[in-house]
Amino acid sequence: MGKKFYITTPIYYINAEPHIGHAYTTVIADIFARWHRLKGEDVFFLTGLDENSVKTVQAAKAHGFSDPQAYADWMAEKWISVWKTLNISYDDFIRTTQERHKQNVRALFTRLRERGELYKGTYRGLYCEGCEAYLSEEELVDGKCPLHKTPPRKVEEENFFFRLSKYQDALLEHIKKNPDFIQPESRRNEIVSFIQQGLKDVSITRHGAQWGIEVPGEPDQRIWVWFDALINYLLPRDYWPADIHLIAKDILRFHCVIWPAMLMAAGYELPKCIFAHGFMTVNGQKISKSLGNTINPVYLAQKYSTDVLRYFFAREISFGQDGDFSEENLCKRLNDELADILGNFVHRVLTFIKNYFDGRVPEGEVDEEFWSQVVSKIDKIDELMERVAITQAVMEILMLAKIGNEYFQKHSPWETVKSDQKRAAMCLYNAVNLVKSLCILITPFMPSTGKELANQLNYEVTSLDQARQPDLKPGHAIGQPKPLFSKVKAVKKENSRISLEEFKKLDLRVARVVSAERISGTTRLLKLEIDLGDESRTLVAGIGDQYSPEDLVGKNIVVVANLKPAKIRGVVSDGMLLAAEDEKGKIAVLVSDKEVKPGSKVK
Ligand code: ME8
Repeated sequence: MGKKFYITTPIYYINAEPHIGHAYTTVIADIFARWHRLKGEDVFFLTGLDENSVKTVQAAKAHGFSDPQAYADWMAEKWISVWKTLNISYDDFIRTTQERHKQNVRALFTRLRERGELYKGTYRGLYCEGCEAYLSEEELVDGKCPLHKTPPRKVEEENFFFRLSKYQDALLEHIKKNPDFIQPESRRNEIVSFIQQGLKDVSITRHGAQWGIEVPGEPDQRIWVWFDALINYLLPRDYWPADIHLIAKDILRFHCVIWPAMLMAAGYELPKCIFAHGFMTVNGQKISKSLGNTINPVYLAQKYSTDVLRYFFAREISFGQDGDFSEENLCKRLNDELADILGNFVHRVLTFIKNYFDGRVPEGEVDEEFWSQVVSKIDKIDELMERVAITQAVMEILMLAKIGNEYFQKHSPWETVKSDQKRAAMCLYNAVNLVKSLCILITPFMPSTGKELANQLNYEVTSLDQARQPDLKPGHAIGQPKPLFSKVKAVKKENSRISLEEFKKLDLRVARVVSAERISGTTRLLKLEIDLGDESRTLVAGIGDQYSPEDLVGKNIVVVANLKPAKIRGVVSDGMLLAAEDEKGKIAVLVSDKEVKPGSKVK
């Protein structure tokens, strides 16, 4: 086994099922885990659930469970089943209600207590159950948590405190000495300025709580859920320290301040890197249950395929930045990139070999110039993956498929196969070896597609290093070529709802068509004179290929009367006719079904 690589995701709360935000982190972590396995490393990939939160108790109640543990078990199955659908290859799945985790938490608590890192004190403060954290007066907006919009609970109780303040300088020193510790840089800067403002000791137990891990020897105290949850990462002790804790920016402070301080206090090594990616929005809005815009990742995986969704996650949002999810863009990436670039290259090479070389890799030599270009791209992709620059890595993989397409185009084997067999063979020999390299490179991103392509190549993927070798030898029989991706009709962006006030801004009116004529030189454009009751107007409508002028005269149509005029083919259109258009492009003009006075308002 090569060097060890230990990667984690946050352990998620179980008050709801996973949405695409959770799926995003988990899929990206999975891609890295698979990538490092392909490099022959000894990988451990940990994910799981954070079950000891008050949210669990509340959600259990809301779902009619009297026992929070029964609810947790029920939810855990749902999460695990989603990860199965998304082909997540975790090595262990931790649930914080498991005894093995509770033992670890108690052991760390005791260790810190023995080392003098904990003390008892009275806590007076404001606690937000949504955040599972204390808030300061200054953080509140109108007396409420700015994130959860609920007033925090006033708490005064005797608790255990952790001496976080003691680690202020040590943390700053560590961050300074290890530039990779917190990434991206903007997050590092955020944490540095937060620590520089001064750290206070934190209360790490709750008095009288009913749910959560009991404090050893203190039956009326339970451990604060964040102190408990972070310790999950110590589960595979042989793999500690973690190489990457993958999180989003919402939980940065817990991971970059409290967690490393806990580890320092315990005398343990710190994780090598905490990488906080951005937040995903849906059509520009925060993902939230109350907005009703949570998207179920399973729905997308079933509609488009798990691999398309996985590819989209890695490709669409520049890793580390915030980004928007839209199904429309997913379709675009599937059509324009996976089908048109990657799928197209692979398929044309394999079908060519099938049709002209009897399904066998032709006799050819390595085209040194071409192959060195391929190898240097693979080196670059590997380097980008090492730097956690996953979006750029995917773009380079796509670029490699483009290079393949250009190579194929340049050598035009469909011509040379008749005139210069040798040249055609040379092109296909090199091209099919690039297909094989791509097969290896895409496997961590799209495991099923990688497998399917490996079948078509009649090849077994075993390591990343293979991608650099043109090891598909002349005579090797390939399997049956089949397109890897099928294109979809792009879905239109879902319209976000508008308010009544917004709707009222439209001045919709019934208008009688007085006359109509075709605008000369066009087939689509009709010029209409309309009667709006107290005025007449001219407007241009693009319906001329399905309506003749005579069809429209005398009709009571519906128009947008307060649209800014626009000049179309030299005619000023003062208003817009409303018409429906179906998927096949069939147009139907909206008319009023009874005679009403021209100019009547439509509302
Ligand atoms: O915070 N965009 O759990 P959680 C991107 N239990 N990522 C998102 C996202 C979005 N819109 N929404 C959620 C907790 N995530 C604690 C963690 S760890 C010791 C304890 C992802 O269920 C992202 O990874 O609220 C974020 O950090 C995490 O889910 C928060 O999950």
